Amino acid sequence: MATVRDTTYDLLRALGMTTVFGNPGSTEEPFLHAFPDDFHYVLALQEASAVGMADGYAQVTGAPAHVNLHTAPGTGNAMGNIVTAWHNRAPLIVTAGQQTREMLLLEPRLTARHATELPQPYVKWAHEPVRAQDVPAALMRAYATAIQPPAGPVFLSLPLDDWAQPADPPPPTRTVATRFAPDPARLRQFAAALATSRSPVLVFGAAVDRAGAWPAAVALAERLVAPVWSAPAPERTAFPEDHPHFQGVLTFAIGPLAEQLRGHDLVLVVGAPVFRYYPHVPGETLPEGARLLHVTDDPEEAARAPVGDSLLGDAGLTLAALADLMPPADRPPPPVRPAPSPVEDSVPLSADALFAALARHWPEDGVLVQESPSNLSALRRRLRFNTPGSYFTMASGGLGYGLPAAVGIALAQRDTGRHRPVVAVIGDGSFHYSVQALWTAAQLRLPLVVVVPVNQQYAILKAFAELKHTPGVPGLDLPGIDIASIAAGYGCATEVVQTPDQLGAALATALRADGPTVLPVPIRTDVPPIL
Ligand SMILES: Cc1ncc(C[n+]2csc(CCOP(=O)(O)OP(=O)(O)O)c2C)c(N)n1
Repeated sequence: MATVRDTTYDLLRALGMTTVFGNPGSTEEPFLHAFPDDFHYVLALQEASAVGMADGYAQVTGAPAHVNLHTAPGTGNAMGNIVTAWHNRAPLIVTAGQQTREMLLLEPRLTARHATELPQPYVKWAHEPVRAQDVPAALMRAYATAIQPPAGPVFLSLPLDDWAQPADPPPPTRTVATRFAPDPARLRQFAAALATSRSPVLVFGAAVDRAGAWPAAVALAERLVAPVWSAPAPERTAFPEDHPHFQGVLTFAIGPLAEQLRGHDLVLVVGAPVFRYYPHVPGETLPEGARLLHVTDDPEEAARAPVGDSLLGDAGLTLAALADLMPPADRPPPPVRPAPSPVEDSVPLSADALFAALARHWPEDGVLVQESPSNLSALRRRLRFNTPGSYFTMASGGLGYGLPAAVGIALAQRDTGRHRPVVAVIGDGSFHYSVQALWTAAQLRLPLVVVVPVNQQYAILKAFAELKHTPGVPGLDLPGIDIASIAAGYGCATEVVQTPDQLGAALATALRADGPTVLPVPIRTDVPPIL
């Protein structure tokens, strides 16, 4: 007779979810026992890494990823990256073991108390099945919930004695839509507003990339002859950055952002929040005389926008429909953004010089994973992304995402047969939050390159303290960390790089390797302003 475990593996197979990211414990062993040969268990040495890897993997494969965690402590360790997965719209099915039902009343060791409350409010659905026999159907519901827009993580708490129970007949596998088209009447209103605008400006966010909608974004921008900005602090890029219409990345503060949009009477934001701010710099949300239109697939995101009128819909379907409805505009082309100033290559390198060198040696079709807070402006000035799916970071602001995400992204490049080279730029502070992901990369022999700008400090927090006039904050310096030794300890190749030429040579070697390489690069310690 089929057990709950048998039926669950059959369902996972039918859903194409044969990769499990996790860190095992006693409460998960009854699920994992006799692990089937056609499944792949990706071991992370800490749960934050399991979730970060699964998130990167899901974003590249475009399918939900399964993370299996160890009851309450494992879920707790994973929480930072579950928060990030929520903001990243990553469809994750997070399962966690639970103690034996028979003992739960007395709360034995490793009971997850109020298990479904623990990951809230950063999961779309959290559930502990009432009967063992409900586990497979709950998984089916979890899948359907995770991938419907807006996609995101879901959570199942699964008691360890459920797996051996006799199963009910298997639940039917079901499919659900992952995108929806905008209301045609409201779409026409948006199109009319754009067509009659004196000076429209377009702001594109990560959902454009998630929807595979770069061509539609370019088509609309060219029809409107409108300038294009990236939404502030995007987790993915949405528009070719060498395109003459592209103006750069909007800043993440209220007043200064409105200043960048001055002169426009209509702002169309597609696939991003209005707006993702960081430091509070008061001001008007929009320049005087401007109206804002917002396209999103998330009703909550639409509701919390402080200004503007919204239209619910998939970014790609909406952009394509708008471009079709748009008569070609007759106006002068937008200004071309100035080229960045030349850099000086003296050692230690400035962040600008490091990223200019990285840009010169950038591998064809390369994918960047970024978690280097104070150097972000320099990186975006020097490296330009002109193809979809080429840039990933966290939407949340929580550190500890980039390194494991890069591992998941590199694994997905291998598993999908795309084999795009993956380069991560991870700050020497950020490096440590999920550092054990390096071990998984080494075990999987992933040719991942991790460039670590070493400034021996939490530079962005110094910049924040300066902006906010809060001197005397402790704990912002990081002396005495040997990144290369840590990398070697986890099984990575490593070499400290000082000059642009050394970077070029080390990068070329690393990209040919059959394992990860960590390249610490000492950089100047002056603190760039936060805005
Ligand atoms: C999980 C988490 N803990 C703490 C922070 C606060 N924080 C934001 S940036 C930062 C420093 C990052 O340092 P590093 O990676 O060296 O980058 P730098 O600012 O020096 O460029 C810290 C600690 C955070 N964002 N997330």
